[in-house]
Amino acid sequence: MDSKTLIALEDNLGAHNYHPLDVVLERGEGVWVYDVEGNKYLDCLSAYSAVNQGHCHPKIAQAMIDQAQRLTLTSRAFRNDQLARLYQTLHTVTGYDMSLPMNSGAEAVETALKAARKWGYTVKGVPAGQAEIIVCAGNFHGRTITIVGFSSEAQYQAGFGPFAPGFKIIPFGDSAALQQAINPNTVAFMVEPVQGEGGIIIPPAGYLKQVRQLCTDNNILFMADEIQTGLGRTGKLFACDHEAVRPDVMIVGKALSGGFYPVSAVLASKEVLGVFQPGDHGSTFGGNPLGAAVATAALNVLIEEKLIENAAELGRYFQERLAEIPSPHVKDVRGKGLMVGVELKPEAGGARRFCEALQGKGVLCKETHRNIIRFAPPLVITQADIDWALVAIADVLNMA
Ligand code: IF1
Repeated sequence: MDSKTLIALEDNLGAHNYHPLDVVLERGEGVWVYDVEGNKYLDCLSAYSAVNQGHCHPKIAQAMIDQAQRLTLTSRAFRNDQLARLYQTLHTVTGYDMSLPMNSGAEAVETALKAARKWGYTVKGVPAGQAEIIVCAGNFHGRTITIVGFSSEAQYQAGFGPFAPGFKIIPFGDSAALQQAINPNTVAFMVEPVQGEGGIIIPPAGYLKQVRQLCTDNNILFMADEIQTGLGRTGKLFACDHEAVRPDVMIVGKALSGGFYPVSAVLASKEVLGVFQPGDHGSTFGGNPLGAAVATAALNVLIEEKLIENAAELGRYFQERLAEIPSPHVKDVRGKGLMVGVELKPEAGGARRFCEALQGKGVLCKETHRNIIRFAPPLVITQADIDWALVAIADVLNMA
């Protein structure tokens, strides 16, 4: 079927909860994806940073195929031989004592919120039903009712209430606001170290260090949502590493499986994850052997192929070259590693038409908010690939 037919089928039979670019992809390899007509594109979105290891990485694919032929799912009613291996790899790579596997990012966020509340009641001693969790304006942590309940984006909430109480929203990047918001019932502060959906917003230097200090001083958990920023995207294993801070709770997803399969996890100390007793929390698919084998392979690829170092080096290069492009439309170029935003002036007519023009030139990316083009290619990208993309980007940033 050609893309026109497939798009018509989708529009008729699928819910319209997205407005995708009209490109129908059928194959991917490394940084490249191919549509059903055989056109080739450089993927500058990486499925929102889930395919940091590149499309269809052969080592991860092999691990998945091998495991799929052996054992896929046991449920956690029984043990499987892959989960312990994933725990070990996560511990070795990240240094966290313990982890709890889930599937989607939103599920891992929900897990972290439950852990924080239970820690608050059983360890910190907050009175029953009084726990408060602080989050930031402009956050994106997922789509469940609890999570959209503390979104500051009207569309994410509209029509979906009522929402869970117990959350307080403060401005992002403002440690004084955090200090003011903390009270004796505060159990946690959850934050993205760089806001992704918020528009590739980088907090002021020193912010994460101040957050760390405030959380320590007030005995509250510092919880980092690194589902998008983690696992090499920003040129460090975690974006928090840029300020050498260690959150109490680390939430990962997306690239944890290299895009093959939904695998997410909450990483923390024994004190925090130790609050869960049998029966408190779980998931049919969370920690399954297929996902565990895939995630173990995906983590190994990240380390063995030095993708974090590549993200740092080529991220710097890409941002420098982008900033040199003369353009009447660009207001700001910013980013960390290979998580890059190009903010356009309000009069540029919106980022969407630039993304559509880039599609015509073989570069796929997606706007965030009205005026920001985000570039987040797989971390396996080379300098030659970037140079190739820059020609198209320079053209498009100079269209009328
Ligand atoms: C969509 C955005 C990106 C995330 C952070 C948790 C989750 C996400 C920091 C939830 C998910 C995704 C979801 C996807 C689009 C995308 C996105 F534009 F919406 F905000 F990446 F920037 N924490 N982000 O970024 O993870 O449950 O989806 O596995 O919802 O359309 P999930």
